[in-house]
Amino acid sequence: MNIYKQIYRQIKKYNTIVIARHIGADPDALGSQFALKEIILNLFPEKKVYCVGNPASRFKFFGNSDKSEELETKESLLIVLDTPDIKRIDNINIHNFNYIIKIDHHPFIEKYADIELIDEEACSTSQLILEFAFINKITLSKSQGEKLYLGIVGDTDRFLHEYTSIKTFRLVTKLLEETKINFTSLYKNLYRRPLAEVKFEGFIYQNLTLTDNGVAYIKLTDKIMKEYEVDSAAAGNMINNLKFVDEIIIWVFLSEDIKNNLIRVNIRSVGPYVNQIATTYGGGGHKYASGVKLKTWTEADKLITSLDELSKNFKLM
Ligand SMILES: [Mn+2]
Repeated sequence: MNIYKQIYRQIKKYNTIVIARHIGADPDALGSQFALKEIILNLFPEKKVYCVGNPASRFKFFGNSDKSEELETKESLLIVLDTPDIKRIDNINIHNFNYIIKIDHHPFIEKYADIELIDEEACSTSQLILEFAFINKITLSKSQGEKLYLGIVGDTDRFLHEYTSIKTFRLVTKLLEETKINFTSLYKNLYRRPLAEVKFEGFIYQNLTLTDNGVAYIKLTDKIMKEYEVDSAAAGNMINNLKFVDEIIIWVFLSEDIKNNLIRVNIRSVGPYVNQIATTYGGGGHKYASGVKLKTWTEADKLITSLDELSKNFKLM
């Protein structure tokens, strides 16, 4: 049987369903999560459906997460979205569930679910939920359409990244035709930001270090972020804006997170695949977009050196 239909059949079977996502929630994780919750409740109003994960104040638009305590039972179905490995699942212990479904578009890392729908060609998990809805002939509401649209827009950066495909446009067209959402009015939910953040972005551009091998990086200390009144997640939100710069092949934002005693590293590339190095340093992600959390600046320097080597070899090819 078609995997999308198998998933539908499992959803039908369970009275209680918990939907989880990855840590560091982004529009795709949230959009797919809250849209799926609404889709299930629309079809089966008697079911209990919960979304778990730490709140993302920046993206309140998508909805509020439920408390995960007492939700972990053998009788419930767990659906994990947008998360390739167990360690990145946000705030739920998967071992307390008997049956798990994974729906994801990241490169495969490990099997942890009974049904694993992985499509690395898909631009986003929201696209997969959209496909799930269409294959199962589910009519989408405006609210569901808006969430899935923003999930797709978020992960593709407005249809800019290579994972954007004809299929993406086909599905999105169908979404727009069927739900008639006012999509241009939605962008503010993703792109509005305080002036302090724009000024901080200016600081980053002014202070980037560029190596001979085309690696641009910046170390953002807690002190500098306090000065600009932004948090350690702010840099991650603006990293994609350096995609089209002549001199840059790989770029890296490193931001100190005093509260959690770590350094958040965001890596992007327009040349070599960076996810392997990210994995070596305990992180992961996509070929051209990865992330790592490090403990020390010494490790950070090593990572930059590794990426510089990678870029050097790429240039020689
Ligand atoms: Mn995603």
